[in-house]
Amino acid sequence: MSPAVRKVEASGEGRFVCVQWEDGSESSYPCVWLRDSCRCPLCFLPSAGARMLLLEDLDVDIVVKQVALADSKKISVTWPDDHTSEYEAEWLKKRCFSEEARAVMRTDLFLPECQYWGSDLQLPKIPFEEIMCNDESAYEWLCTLKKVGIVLLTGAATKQGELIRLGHRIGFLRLTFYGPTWQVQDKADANNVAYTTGRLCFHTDYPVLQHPPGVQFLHCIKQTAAGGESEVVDGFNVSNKLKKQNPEAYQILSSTAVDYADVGVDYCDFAVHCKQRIIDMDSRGQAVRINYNNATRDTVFDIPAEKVRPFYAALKEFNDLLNSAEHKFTYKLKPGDVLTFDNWRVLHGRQSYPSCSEVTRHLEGAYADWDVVMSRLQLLRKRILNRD
Ligand code: OGA
Ligand code: NM2
Ligand code: ZN
Ligand code: ZN
Repeated sequence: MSPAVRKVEASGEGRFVCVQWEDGSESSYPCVWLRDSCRCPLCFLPSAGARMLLLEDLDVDIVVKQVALADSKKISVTWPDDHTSEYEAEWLKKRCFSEEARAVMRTDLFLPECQYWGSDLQLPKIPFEEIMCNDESAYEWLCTLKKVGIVLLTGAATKQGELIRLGHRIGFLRLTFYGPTWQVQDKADANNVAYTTGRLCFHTDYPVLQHPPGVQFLHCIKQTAAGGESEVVDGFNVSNKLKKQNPEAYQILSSTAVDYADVGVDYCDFAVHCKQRIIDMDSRGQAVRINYNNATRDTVFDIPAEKVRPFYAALKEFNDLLNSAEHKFTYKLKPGDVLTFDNWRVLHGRQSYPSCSEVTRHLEGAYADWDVVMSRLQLLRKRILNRD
């Protein structure tokens, strides 16, 4: 049921419009925001869903001249220059400025729910073709990817090109210097440690980019008989543990700018340099992105000499926590598996495997940006819940 308005009046010397709802609750809207949000054809371009009103033409001290109830589902406001704006009850209700209403909106838009895990991870699994052709399954996939940080898609064809299809399903993939998709296999003169048979310790991919890829896909096409197991760990969970166990180490890793470098040739030639904190945190001190790849961490280290040893000690403590049996989860990918995970949160690694003149192990990999994934998630949600 859409909300109905019982009464509307100006308050605070005309600087607010106060709406009384049929259920007895009240919402108060600042006039400057109401004027800024006018949906009339002069102020708003419906085909773009975008504001045309310029900030130059907005008076931050604007007051209402008159406010009226058009009907129980709509209010109308007349401004001092006689411009008139109309607002739908449902539209207003959703944008109520109360703490509770804003919390609901925040959750709807950003889905902040986060389930931490350790070695007890129940790896979520969904058949690949289901998410490709069924919107409910695709929605479940992306919601779980956001909440848990990892989902295994099963039963994909064991040939290259499936990640291109997956990219089309969400929108598009993220192109990097390693190409639109990339082949993880043992290569002569490997331009990346991933393209050897060696062990990869826990890392996030591509911290050498300013905006590291948010989501990673690894499609197993061929798997070696011995070795090559995948390991994953919840970086946000481990960061919280580190913060409790050694606040100083956490402080060092979340404040020190670490140099990364990657120089070579692949999709084209490249010489990329970047500074990243190993643990990026928000204003509340919560980890929001891990930027850690020991292979591409530069030998250039732009910090004072006396801070170097404490940094390594902190990194070692984080690395030890990542590797503790309590935190890490091991899984050997089978041909047809597509591991999808949050590359800002989940660190991944691989056990070594025997080198051989033939290719015994082959994964195709690709990246997507969280912007693209979240956009698809919101569209699927609207379609499934039949909302706009
Ligand atoms: C990578 C990587 C994992 C694997 O290519 O960055 O982590 O199992 N590969 O080979
Ligand atoms: N590959 C797998 O940070 C990195 O170098 C991650 C990227 C080569 C595309 C590896
Ligand atoms: Zn207008
Ligand atoms: Zn990797």
